[in-house]
Amino acid sequence: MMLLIAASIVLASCSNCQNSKVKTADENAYKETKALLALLKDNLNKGIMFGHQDDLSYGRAWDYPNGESDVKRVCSDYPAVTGIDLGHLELDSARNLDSVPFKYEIEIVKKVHGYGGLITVSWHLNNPLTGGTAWDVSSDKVVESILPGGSQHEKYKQWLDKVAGFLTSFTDENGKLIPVIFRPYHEHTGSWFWWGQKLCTTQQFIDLWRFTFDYLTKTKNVHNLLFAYSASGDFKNAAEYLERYPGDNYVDILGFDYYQFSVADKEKTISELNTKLGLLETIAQEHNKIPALTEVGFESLPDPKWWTGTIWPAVKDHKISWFLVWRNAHYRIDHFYAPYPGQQSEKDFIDFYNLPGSLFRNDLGINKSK
Ligand code: BMA
Repeated sequence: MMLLIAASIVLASCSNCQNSKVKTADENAYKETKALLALLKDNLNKGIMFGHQDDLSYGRAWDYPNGESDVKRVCSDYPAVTGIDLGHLELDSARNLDSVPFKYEIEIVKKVHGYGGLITVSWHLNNPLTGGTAWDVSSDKVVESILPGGSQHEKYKQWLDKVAGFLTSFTDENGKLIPVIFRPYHEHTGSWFWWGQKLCTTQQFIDLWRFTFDYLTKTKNVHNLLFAYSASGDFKNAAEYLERYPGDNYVDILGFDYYQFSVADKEKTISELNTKLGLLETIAQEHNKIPALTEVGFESLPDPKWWTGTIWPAVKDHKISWFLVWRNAHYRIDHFYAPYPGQQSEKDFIDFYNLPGSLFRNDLGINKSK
């Protein structure tokens, strides 16, 4: 009898595990979206995926050719994760804030999905109250203005309609929607975007997140999204990290963004990232979410050994899903975060690529080469 009871407890807790393993924040998420979450969870045991923002959009001295990628030029493989940004979609612009045609972004999503890669979507949306950019922090009334009852609420809903339309234009060759990771209102614990820490109250930020989540998933029936909550890297403890957390029912992935600014900060970067990733892992375990380093990088890569000497020692002991380096801007010569042929960290990047624990596109099940 005792054995039976014990066995049924084990079974019950296992089936809970199985359920929680694929429990998306959006309870009506498509099975492909749930499968993406399950894949992220499984991959935690395999290694850490490498990601690059705008990988196929442009790079060192090129833009928009089909299939180009600075990362691929260096290591003959694509990143496992590719980021795109929706900024200016809300304005009905044909190109995003970094001049990528939205039509081309759709093609990129299809291509990345087709080769087995994952997609994250950020949104540097303009300031809906002032008409300025995402970085316009001249008013602390912006979030309030787009919440229900606010002067810009209708405008905000129209912006979300456009986002919903765009995100549901990501279809595969069978016409099925491609699941992606949506990462809105990132770095909200800093105060450089209009949705930042000093620009709205805790409750207003939580309300903004919940409204956005509910509007997309319930009003617009968008079910191909996992939601990533992505703080800035300046948090010191779990309480600070979670201060504006909208709740387990609204989030799938927990992350933060962190940048290195000087070669002299190498040891500081390794130790701070280790500490913060340790905190993130614990918080993610407690909330049954997937941890990820949603943005990281060192602009211009002035350290030729940054890949194996700094970022890998900082992340390798942590069970995080991916880390994503920012974009290689084609029109700002020093604004790049991934190497290109001839860049001084190229060889080190290949060494990093060859590590068993770094996951690229070929490690995700297709043409496994490492
Ligand atoms: C920033 C910079 C900007 C860019 C923005 C959105 O960090 O790269 O040039 O417009 O991200 O991609």
